[in-house]
Amino acid sequence: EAALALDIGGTKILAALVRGAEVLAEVRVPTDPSAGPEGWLARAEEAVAPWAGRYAWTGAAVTGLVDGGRWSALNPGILPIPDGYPLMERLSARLGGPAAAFNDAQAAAWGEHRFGAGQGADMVFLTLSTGIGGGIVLGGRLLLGRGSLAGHFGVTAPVLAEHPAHIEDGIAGRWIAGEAARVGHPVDAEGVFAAAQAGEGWAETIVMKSARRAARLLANIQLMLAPARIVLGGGIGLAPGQIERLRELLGPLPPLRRPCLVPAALGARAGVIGAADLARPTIK
Ligand code: BMX
Repeated sequence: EAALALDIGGTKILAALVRGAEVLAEVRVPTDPSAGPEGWLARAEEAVAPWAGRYAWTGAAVTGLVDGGRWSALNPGILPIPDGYPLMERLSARLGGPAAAFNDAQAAAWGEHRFGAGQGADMVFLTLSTGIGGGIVLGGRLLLGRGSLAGHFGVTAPVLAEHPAHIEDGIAGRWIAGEAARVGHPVDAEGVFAAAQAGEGWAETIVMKSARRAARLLANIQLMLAPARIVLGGGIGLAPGQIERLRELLGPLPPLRRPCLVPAALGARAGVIGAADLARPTIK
């Protein structure tokens, strides 16, 4: 029995037909931040039209806070979602059948715990993407917490700084592309990593700065939750060379405090696979 799964991120939407950990078909479309939720859902609906009749339920993994089926932005700079948008209801109305929705990183954490690099372990999933998302699985349970807020590491603030910026605004994909433009190389984050791999100094400077800050976040997460593993995902987390840079930066920490970093085994599909599985009980 297959599920339709959507992953709506700050940069792209991934739609997939999922059975267990298997992705039977998938399609990617860009997220137009100005289109709004009805626009994003319309784009997804159009992309999945050829799969009509092939799925029994829908699971969505989306950037932003999802609680009780309602969707809001914590950092509108990642995606400007209106407050309390009735996502679960709208998904079910547009796509037919039961639907459930979750935060993207919480869903990906669950996917990696069930089927990927976090099996049998207390784990944190950290996605370095357009922003930075997180999900926590302890004792085999996905921690949602009050208001489903648990794991929102990207919107934590640098505690000693006077300005209230979200830390993701100085680490993740949007920041990397912004820095590149600032130094005269208007390319996306992927382009910056490619340039760094090709040995271009300006690009290496940017990805190292991002890595140094991400390494501090990883070390802080280790102190707060002491997971057996931190599973790294997202386009930046899985970009060529980045996990190696992070491991090297974390190397000097004493073993007790050093995160055990592993790449997401499900790659960019962790969110759709997790969302499909999390949404499943709604049809029982
Ligand atoms: C932001 C926040 C999180 C999300 C994370 C990664 C919003 C809109 N999003 O911290 O909910 O998990 O970004 O999102 O407030 P992504 O789009 O980079 O995958």
